[in-house]
Amino acid sequence: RIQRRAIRCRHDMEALNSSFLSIFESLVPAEEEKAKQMQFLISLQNLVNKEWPNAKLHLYGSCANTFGVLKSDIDVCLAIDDHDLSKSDILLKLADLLRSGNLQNVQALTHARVPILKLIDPVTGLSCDICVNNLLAVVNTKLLKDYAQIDKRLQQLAFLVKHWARSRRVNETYQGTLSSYAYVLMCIHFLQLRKPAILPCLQAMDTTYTVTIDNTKCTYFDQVERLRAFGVRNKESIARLLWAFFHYWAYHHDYTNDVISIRTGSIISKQAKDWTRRIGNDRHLICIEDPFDISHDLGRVVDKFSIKILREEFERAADILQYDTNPCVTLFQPYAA
Ligand code: 3AT
Ligand code: MG
Repeated sequence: RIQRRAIRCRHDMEALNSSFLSIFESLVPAEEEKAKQMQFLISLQNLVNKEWPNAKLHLYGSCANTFGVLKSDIDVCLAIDDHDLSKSDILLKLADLLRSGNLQNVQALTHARVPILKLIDPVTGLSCDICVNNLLAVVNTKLLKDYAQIDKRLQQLAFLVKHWARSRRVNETYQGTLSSYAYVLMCIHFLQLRKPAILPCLQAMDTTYTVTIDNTKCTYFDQVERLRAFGVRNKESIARLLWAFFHYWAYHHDYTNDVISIRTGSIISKQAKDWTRRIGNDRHLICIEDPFDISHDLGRVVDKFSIKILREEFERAADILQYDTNPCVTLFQPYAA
């Protein structure tokens, strides 16, 4: 067997680090894109209030959690108190309303697991999904955003991981791979477990924020401006962290027994959660606990085929970061079937 190049030297790592940071910078959306999203939200809000004066629209997902890379979709939640109509009926009524407001390509997917309305923002050309009363997603958006304020390496790592996942086509839940939300939780967990830790566990600290949604009490410490110095004792660079992230998922994670949990800031056991066997379509082959809806495994979409693909991609990424001569290019090479 050909002798492989040894682990990168320090000089090599530094050069690599600045290349990864440039890639990160190139993925950050411009301020104008943000402004256009807000404008779009206001015009939607005006249309909605014609029919429902008390309804509110919330941005959630990557355009509100600071993990939005260039050209992310816009996720909107309609918060509405209408007990006479089902979610599907509300969406159908909303679709009519938006069409009459001259928005095109409005499509109601009322039979999806989470019913949504799909449309295209005529100004940015970005696609937009609207759901009804999915307030847990609004709260987990705030949690992610709060974590991002603590140490900038979270946003950098998550952007690079999301970019990798898109390029390698392992960011497609309908194909059995993971959502962007799941990847961000994996990054947060990973940074909570570095030694010294780069992120704290906000849900294990004193409560400064409480909200109850559908009987789920969500509490955590949200005064994150007081935690800006939390990670400073850890000097790891983004190249080093990216390498360690993929190494963890390629070679160290115990897929048989472990659940990653940002709620506890630790690994917990599948046994304790009763996630040891397949129940219906939930196979629990890679386990990522939702921070608030703790019976929800974000890995449940993964099946016996896609787990193999995922693990091979983690190994590919780890090996590229360790041995490849041009990892900044090779890592993100588009997957070709
Ligand atoms: P993209 O930039 O759009 O890829 P995103 O963070 O917007 O990343 P999604 O569009 O997949 O991610 O999801 C939008 C938000 O919906 C993110 C999170 O607040 C919520 N969400 C997504 N999947 C789940 C889930 N399985 N359980 C709970 N909340 C979820
Ligand atoms: Mg999104």
